[in-house]
Amino acid sequence: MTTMENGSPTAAGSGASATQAFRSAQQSGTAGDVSAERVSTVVRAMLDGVHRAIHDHQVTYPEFQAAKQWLIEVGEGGEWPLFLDVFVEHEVEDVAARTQQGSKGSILGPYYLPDQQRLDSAATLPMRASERGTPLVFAGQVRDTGGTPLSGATLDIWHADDEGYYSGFAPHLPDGNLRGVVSVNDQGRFEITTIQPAPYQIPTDGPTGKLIEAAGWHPWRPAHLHLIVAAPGHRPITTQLYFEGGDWLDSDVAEATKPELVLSPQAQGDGRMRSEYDFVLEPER
Ligand code: MBD
Ligand code: FE
Repeated sequence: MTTMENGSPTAAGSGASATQAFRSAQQSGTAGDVSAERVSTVVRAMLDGVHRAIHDHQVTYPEFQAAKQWLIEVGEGGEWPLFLDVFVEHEVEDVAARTQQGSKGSILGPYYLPDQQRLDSAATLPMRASERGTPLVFAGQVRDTGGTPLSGATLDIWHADDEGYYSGFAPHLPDGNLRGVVSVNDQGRFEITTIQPAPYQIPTDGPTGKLIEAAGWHPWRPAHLHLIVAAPGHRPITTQLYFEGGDWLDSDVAEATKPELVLSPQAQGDGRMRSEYDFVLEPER
């Protein structure tokens, strides 16, 4: 397992700054006009779930007040995006996936940043001269559901470094590190050179990490690449790809792995690993 030689990730350095990223990414920040009936149905069901848990487990006043205190700290620490994306988003993605054809998707998570460097395939992601980690060549083709290559496709890709940190959310990393928007070639093919990310650990010093510790759970996500694959006239796919045999693959704290999303990189013989993966996009209806 990868150790955190530079100490544990800090809440201040990751989960917290995700609130700013979320706010600036929201256009007008609403789901549009939602009927009172819809609000009532969904919120009622959520409250019913909370009431049932309190009743079934005979929750006490001290426990209720501790929960209130914790909720206040999640907000103050800016960790709502982290907490919600780790513990709730997978269910929303599951609902969304029911109407999506083509490649499997997964959750977006809290560390997406728009407007990253645009690159033409074959591309190398921006990285430090001293970037550590096993070099990885990630290659494949983007097609539509009818098998036609999509030469206008882009892969917006971002991932953690060899210590599990994301640029933009860890102050020691240069902006844009291990992030890029890669255009495929005229055959819809791409080849992206980067390094293999390490597993991600939820910061242990913030409220999300403290809850995980209090519950005796583990704070790890398996190593993963994040992608948004898009093409004009097609429904974009937000997904993640994992690595065969990697730690935490079977116990992702964010429950965002799927068997179809596991890469099996092969040694190229030159110190680099190579992995092929094709994406299939559904035409917009
Ligand atoms: C991550 O890196 C991530 O991808 C998700 C979904 C939640 C927390 C951290
Ligand atoms: Fe991630």
